[in-house]
Amino acid sequence: MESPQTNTHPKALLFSVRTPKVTESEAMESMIELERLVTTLGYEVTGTMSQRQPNTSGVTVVGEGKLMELAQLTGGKGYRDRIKGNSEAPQSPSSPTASPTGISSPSETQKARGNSILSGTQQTPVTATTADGPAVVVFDCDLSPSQIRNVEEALGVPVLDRTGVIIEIFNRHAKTRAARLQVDIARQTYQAPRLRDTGVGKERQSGRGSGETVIETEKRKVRDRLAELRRELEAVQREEEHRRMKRAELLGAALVGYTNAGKSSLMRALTGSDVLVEDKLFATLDTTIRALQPETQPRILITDTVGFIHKLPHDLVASFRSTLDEARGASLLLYVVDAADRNFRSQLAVVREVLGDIGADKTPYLLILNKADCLSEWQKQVLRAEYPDAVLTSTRSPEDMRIVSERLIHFFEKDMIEKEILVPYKAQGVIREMRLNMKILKESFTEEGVLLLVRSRPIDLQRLSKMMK
Ligand SMILES: Nc1nc2c(ncn2[C@@H]2O[C@H](COP(=O)(O)OP(=O)(O)OP(=O)(O)O)[C@@H](O)[C@H]2O)c(=O)[nH]1
Ligand SMILES: [Mg+2]
Repeated sequence: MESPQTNTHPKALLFSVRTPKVTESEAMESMIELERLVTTLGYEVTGTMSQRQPNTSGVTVVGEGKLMELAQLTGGKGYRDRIKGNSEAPQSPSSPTASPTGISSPSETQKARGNSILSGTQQTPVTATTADGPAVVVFDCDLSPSQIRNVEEALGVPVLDRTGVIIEIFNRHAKTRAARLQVDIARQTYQAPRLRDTGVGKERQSGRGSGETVIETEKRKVRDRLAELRRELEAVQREEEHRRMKRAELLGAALVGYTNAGKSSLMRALTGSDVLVEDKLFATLDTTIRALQPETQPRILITDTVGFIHKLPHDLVASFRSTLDEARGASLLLYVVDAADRNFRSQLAVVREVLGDIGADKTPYLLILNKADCLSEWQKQVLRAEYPDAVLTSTRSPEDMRIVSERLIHFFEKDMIEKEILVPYKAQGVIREMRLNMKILKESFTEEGVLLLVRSRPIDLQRLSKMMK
């Protein structure tokens, strides 16, 4: 995302609700990650707060006292009109007229302070908001639509939850048609319960003469739109599946791993492609496929994929499943890990879990402990002992990239066998196919046809013999 203007990033306050289910260090780790997510959205994080609670299901998530404390920072009133019987409150920021996730870009959020995107309490002017106050409060847990609305009413600024932040980042970064459709589905699904929940008290008539209330009309629209998006996505996926099946016969490796681990940097280094590399979370959402360079025979295709994150919203996991299908189709997975991140072990566990979910956990893999240039000699030694089969790399080191390339080539060539094949002159078409997935070592012309000495995977030889029958 483009930053709005230098030094004018709107401010965000992060809030962590500490429940007994989560350890102190897990909560801290999660907050550090939330800060990166929120920064990726273009906000400046000016503070964090936390409170112990038995769970996250309270009407305002946090206690009354804490809410007041927060409200003093945001300039809100610290209590909720609606709960006191104000059923005529205008639509919440999550209303269909606002951004579907209820999230505006920072500049929009600034504009929106005190008007349309803010909820019920905004009818009463905000009393104490200062230019220095947070423009948004972000909770590290998932909040229900009514919780969001209640807290917004008390604080007078938009409130986001972790899922909303992630969906918005995906929304901004998705480019291809498939990725856009997937994000749209996730956004609409995220929005649907919010609509249901905004139906508090007496609902206005939609004015269509059908007796349908505003909320019912909006819900129907969302349902129709979702059905339409799913149909469109299925069509795109059918096309993709067709292309994938064609590629399945080629040698393929997929880069998978936690967001920001360096997958796209590795893709650039291995294939010479110019895929986007950024120090932002979820820079890549669209799958890119390129051949390993210098080109091998047969070619080895490398796929760059969307990154993973802790607590990835289920809707997004589901809608990005097809993107990850590319990973499932690969013969080898390159697990890329940011070894300089002290949480990389838990990040690796998330990657394994998601791959398990999509049925790709049986695929052979090579563990790449990346960003080794940020590690001390001692740290490298410890990692080598802990992961003897892994490769320690820096995508900035051409020598390291050469080693990864060699490991890749070795993986695909180790099971190849040499075989002599006679291709009759009338079956010349198959030679093109052979060049795609076999290494041709020798070629000579005989009376019956072309005699080729090839190195190939047994599976490709079987496929060839079927073609020549
Ligand atoms: N120090 C160091 N930084 C690296 C290395 N590899 C990548 N980076 C940096 O890490 C950041 C993320 O790199 P990307 O290649 O975009 O990571 P990614 O895994 O594709 O991330 P997403 O697409 O967001 O999932 C960028 O700022 C890179 O410059 C490395 O070996 N060493
Ligand atoms: Mg990337």
